[in-house]
Amino acid sequence: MARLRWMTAGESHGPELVAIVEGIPAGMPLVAEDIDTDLKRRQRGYGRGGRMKIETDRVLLAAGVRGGETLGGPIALTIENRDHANWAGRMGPAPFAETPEPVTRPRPGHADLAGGLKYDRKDLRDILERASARETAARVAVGGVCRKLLGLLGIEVFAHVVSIGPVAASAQEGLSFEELRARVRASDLACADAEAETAMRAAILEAAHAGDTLGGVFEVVATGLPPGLGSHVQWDRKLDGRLAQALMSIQAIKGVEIGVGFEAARRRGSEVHDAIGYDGEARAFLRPTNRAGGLEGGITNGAPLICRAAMKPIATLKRALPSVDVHTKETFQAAHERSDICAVSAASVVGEAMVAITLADAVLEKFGGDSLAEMKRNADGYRAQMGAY
Ligand code: EPS
Repeated sequence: MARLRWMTAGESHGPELVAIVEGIPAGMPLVAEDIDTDLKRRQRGYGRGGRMKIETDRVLLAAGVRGGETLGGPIALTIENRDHANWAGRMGPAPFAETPEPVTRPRPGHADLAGGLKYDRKDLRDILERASARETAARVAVGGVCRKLLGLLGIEVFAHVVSIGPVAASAQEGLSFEELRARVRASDLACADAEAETAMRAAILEAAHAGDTLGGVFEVVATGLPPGLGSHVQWDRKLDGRLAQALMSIQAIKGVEIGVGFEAARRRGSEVHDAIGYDGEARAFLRPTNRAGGLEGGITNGAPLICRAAMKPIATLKRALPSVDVHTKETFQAAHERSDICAVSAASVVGEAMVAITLADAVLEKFGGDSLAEMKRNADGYRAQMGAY
């Protein structure tokens, strides 16, 4: 059913990350720079660890693009792991000359132990390398391709950080989307509230001094959406469910909300649902409020899409929690490798990508088309149908 198929491969310290995306129509302009700006934004953020000083993520369009335009076939994207050069003898596909020192102390909160048990690996590196959030660079590359397609239909996706640990931003309330986006682009933490950002930095620094980590919440907004993406007719076609799955699948995400989200459960119906009006001149339905976050019955209603995701604090702690060595079964402090203190602003860029991918799939499902011109024609026809409704 999905019109867009995609997959990633790659280990955190392996040679490279790879993604293949299929379903993008032929004739779409695409250059590496379209994707590199997003990759760069994902690497930013106060509280990132030493690894980001090593990597300068750039995409190679290895297949599916010719002369700056897509061909309609699978698009292959690769990103080099520059750090791989420092892992000679410990990572890579060739048999090792000497068995590398295994990771035997699982970190609570990571996939280490559950993955080790499941795949019967006693060197937990075999699990953590793929579970690592380094993989999200490949997702952002796929998201960049999808964002390009959405942009050609006037759909924009952006995210901003609304809280880090106990510090919540509030200055974003009531801002226009243009202003919000401009502030987020200028902020190192992807936060629109400068005062809150200062407090967030202080909280991250304090957590770092304590050998601890911090999570937070980001919000993803999509504007320019036509009504009618997704469907009410079957569980797996509901766009809210698809977005929730997409966001929840990001490493360390523990909760997803759409519109007023969990708050809706505390309010009365009259304070949750959005009244319907009609503008005769524009021949369009109006919604004075958008508590639904742009989705009703699993279908876009023409209002901006608004979803939020909650990220848990990074599980690699300097002041480690107790854990048990999988070889000796002795209690140890869990292994500490170099790590980030807080990566919520990076996760917000990944959230943008996952929402862009989900929306591109819904757009392709609605408008179809093997070429960009055919898809646009279908979208124009649908727009005309809306006007005549
Ligand atoms: C990560 C651990 C750190 C992060 C990494 C995610 O990497 P390393 O173990 O090499 O220090 O820097 O994130 C990235 C490499 C990235 O590109 O975001 C983990 O365990 O999830």
